[in-house]
Amino acid sequence: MAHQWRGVIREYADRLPVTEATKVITLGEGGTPLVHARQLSELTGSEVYLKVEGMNPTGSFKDRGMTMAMTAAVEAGAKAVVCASTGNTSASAAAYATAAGLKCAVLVPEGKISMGKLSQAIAHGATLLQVDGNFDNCLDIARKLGESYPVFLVNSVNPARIQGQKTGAFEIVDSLGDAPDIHVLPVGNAGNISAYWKGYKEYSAPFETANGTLPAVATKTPIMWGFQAAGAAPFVAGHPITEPDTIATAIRIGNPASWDTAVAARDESGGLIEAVTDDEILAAHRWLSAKEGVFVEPGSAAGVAGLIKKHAAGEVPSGKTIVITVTGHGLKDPQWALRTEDGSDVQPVKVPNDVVTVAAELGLEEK
Ligand code: AN7
Repeated sequence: MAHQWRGVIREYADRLPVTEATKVITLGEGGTPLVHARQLSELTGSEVYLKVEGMNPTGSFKDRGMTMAMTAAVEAGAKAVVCASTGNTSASAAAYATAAGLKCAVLVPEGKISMGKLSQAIAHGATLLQVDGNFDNCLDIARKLGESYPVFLVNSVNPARIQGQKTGAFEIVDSLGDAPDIHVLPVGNAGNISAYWKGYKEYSAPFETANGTLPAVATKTPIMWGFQAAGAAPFVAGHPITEPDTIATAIRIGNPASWDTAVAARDESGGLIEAVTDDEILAAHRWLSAKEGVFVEPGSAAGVAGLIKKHAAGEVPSGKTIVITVTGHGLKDPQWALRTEDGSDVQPVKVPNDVVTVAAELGLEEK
């Protein structure tokens, strides 16, 4: 029977900290496509799937956590929410605050967020402040506002966010019938790798709820592979970075909030967190759009860049199931598609209003 997806809280209510009385704030997030990546599968000899999180209501995975955070904000009687963001969290917070009828303030690093994300926060009526600093500075201020002022913090240091984001792992297991062997994703503030690992662990063991115990859904947990941008790779350095730098502004983060849980995800799963260069990120961005038909923003391509890099090093097993979360939509930051590999701008060909010339330009001969 046809089923209208109801958003992650209602779909996974028995595994989230909500009750029947909870007033759910949702825009219908989750239920995103798990797309078989034909070319990456052919390259690696494994079955590679893309969890296309750009298909969420505001175009990124942040909506999974934001439905929970905004629901918690309303439950707490908040009148206003605040977040720091490299762009996607602010877009999501602004939209969900609107749905909740709450005021929203967002702090973003000046000049370092994409036009699409900036537009979303403004469109949804958030008060947007560009801070003379980077994301880590913005998060410091947002945390202090949440502690000492009457605003509710909706960054992923709020555990409600991680609860919502863990549903990505549930959906993948529900689609594949079991957990994949390897799960690959970009790492910035490290909330998502923490959330996926939590989700996979909960789905692979009996789960206690208020109404009894749910049986395990998965027989195993995956190995977690996280990838950071080389200029913003604190997990690779082993310590926070004060001046993170990468064209992938979404993951331009030097002092990840979820440090310990990300390290636990890496180590408990037998996984890794490594770095990919901006050039490798842009090559993966092109691969996804030109070979798989999936348009993502640069930061979202870091996981794919990592897989391609590991494959080139002979470190990707064949015959396995591999899922890569591609975290945000290409339309967030479309300018990168208009650049060629050598860095020059793509110039669309101009033609007169005439079929014969257009056919000739397309290399077509009349039938
Ligand atoms: C597209 O929006 O931190 O490791 O403030 O936008 O869970 O932080 C965004 C992060 C990956 C990294 N891909 O995820 C923000 C923000 C995209 C992102 C990440 C982000 P986390």
